[in-house]
Amino acid sequence: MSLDKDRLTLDELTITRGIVRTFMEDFLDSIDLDVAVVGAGPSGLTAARLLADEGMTVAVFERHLHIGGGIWGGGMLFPRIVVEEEAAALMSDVGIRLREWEDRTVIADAVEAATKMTAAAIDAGVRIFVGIEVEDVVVDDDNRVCGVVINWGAVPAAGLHVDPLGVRAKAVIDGTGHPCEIARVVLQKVPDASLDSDFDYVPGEGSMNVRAAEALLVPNTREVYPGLIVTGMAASATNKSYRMGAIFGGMLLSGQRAAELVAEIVAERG
Ligand code: 48H
Repeated sequence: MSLDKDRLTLDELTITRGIVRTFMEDFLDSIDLDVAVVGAGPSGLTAARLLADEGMTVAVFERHLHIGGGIWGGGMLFPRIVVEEEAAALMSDVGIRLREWEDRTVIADAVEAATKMTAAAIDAGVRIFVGIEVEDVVVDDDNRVCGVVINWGAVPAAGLHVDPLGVRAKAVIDGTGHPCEIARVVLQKVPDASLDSDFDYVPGEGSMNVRAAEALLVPNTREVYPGLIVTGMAASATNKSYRMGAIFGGMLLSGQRAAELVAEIVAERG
């Protein structure tokens, strides 16, 4: 079927109004949140989905136009990810097909994992904003984190000086992966801030030790500063824990742990 020019009633303004108005409605619905998740990697997407399942208002802010963080590249661009069987349900629950593998692991296709994790988060009610970077946090009078400061990801890429906007949230999840950007910004900018970790700075993760890295991910998933929870590689990076390569069970379980911690924080502090 082809579109008949004489029957088409749309004009350019229909498109412009539709895009701007619906985006603004969704954006304005997302400026006073229960939870702001920074980064749409596997840990952030898992945490966001589980929190939305609990009925919380959750938005994910992702700097890039694509979601999924490091999932797509699998291991060394081979698009497969390995997951321990303890975390397999966090994938099969969202319809990702798994192949049995050795040593009590399963294997998923990276494209299927990234897309189905994202789709499930959206279906649970998570708003995902792509092309938006978190450049700072909002703090209250006690210097507790109570929101994020956002700008278009294109702004720093173009070297423009554009002032950002603020979004309120009862809790913020740092799911920014290896750079652990939000915990870093808190340490740099919030007066007298220190992290609840073994370090008073963000050391980054250490060298590869798969079993130790995976085992430490859930214990390292913590509220490192009032209102700020680290998950995924950001949890490893705050503790100079190990790296693990293309095994993702720890990322998913860390996202699940972050969701549990946030649920406790929101219930306790309102
Ligand atoms: C908005 C931001 C900002 C910002 C970053 O790296 P990710 O996939 O994160 P995790 O921790 O969920 O998963 C880590 C995993 O992918 C990985 O790298 C592993 C397992 N490595 C092991 C190893 O040995 O190397 O995703 C983080 C996301 C990305 O999409 C970034 O673009 C985004 O966060 N992001 N978004 N504002 N300031 N900083």
